[in-house]
Amino acid sequence: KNNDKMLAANVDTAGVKQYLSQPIIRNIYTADPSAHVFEGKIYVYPSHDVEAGVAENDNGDHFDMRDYHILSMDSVGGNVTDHGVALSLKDIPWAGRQLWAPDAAFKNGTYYLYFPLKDKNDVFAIGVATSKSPAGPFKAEPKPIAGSFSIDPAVFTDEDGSTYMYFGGIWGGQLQRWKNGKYDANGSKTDLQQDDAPAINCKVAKLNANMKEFDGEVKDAAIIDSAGKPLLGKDHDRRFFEGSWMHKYNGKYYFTYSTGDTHLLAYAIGSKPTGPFVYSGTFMQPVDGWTTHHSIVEFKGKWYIFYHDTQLSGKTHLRNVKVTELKHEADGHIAMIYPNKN
Ligand code: FUB
Repeated sequence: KNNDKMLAANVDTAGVKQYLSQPIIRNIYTADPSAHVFEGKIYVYPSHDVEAGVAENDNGDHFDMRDYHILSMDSVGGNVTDHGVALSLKDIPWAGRQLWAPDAAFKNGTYYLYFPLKDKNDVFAIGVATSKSPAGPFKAEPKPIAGSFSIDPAVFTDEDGSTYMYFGGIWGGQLQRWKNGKYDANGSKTDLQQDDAPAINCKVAKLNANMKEFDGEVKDAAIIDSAGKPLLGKDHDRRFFEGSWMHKYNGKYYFTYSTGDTHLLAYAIGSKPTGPFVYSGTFMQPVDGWTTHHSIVEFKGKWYIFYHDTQLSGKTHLRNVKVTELKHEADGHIAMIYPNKN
């Protein structure tokens, strides 16, 4: 196992921070990039960070985003087009506040944008909007997806055409408040607060052919260790926090996610899209900012990771999207990425 290989040599020069890559766009702040190849281009579906003047707290209230802009590029490192407002909070009938990390999918001539949003009771759910163009504009359905909750939808279509949504995030993402299947407004602000109990898992649900409803029940996307045991609540270096993604490589399902308060990106490998997934290591070291949120995409024979840091602003809630190459080792591990040094 060579999980320590550097993808690029970042050299500290006289205390000046060196970055592995630069923001792909600078005219707006963007974060949580979900990248897909549609119509021969890379389309990125990010959050659109703004200065809303909301004080920073562990609940994430300072991430008070109001719309989405979609980005596209013909090549990695080439010009990036900002397609303008694709969906706005004011046009979503059930909206309360906070448009967080979205994702997108394509099926039968329609593009689907999935987005987490707090409803008028301040409870996160996941909405869906449709368009005939990958760049939008998108029109939101009148209600959130029935049975959805929490944040960070990541939508993956398998080779057999089945589509799955992975979703959830603890702390401000509220996943811990659904432990009994119903939202507990007085529940924990962080996690289950049970160090020796299994950690909260990300959720996974199959999507119906109409891409707007869950097909069957919501299940756990369980992460287990190499002995088959669930990761524990106290295992903050390895347990799921938020920001999941799924990619398939050499017939295996790579479930990747953020460890949140320990600031790492980690991966777990399974033989089915619904898991269980065996914890296999970390693959990205901390970025500038509280944490990162990523997606992984194959384009013209190479694999890339889109992620964010706070290089442009130095502020937690004003982030910028970046991209760099991701390498799978011959033994199936993902090579470690060092986003910056110093
Ligand atoms: O952008 C708001 C939240 O911050 C996302 O939903 C999380 O994944 C984290 O990046």
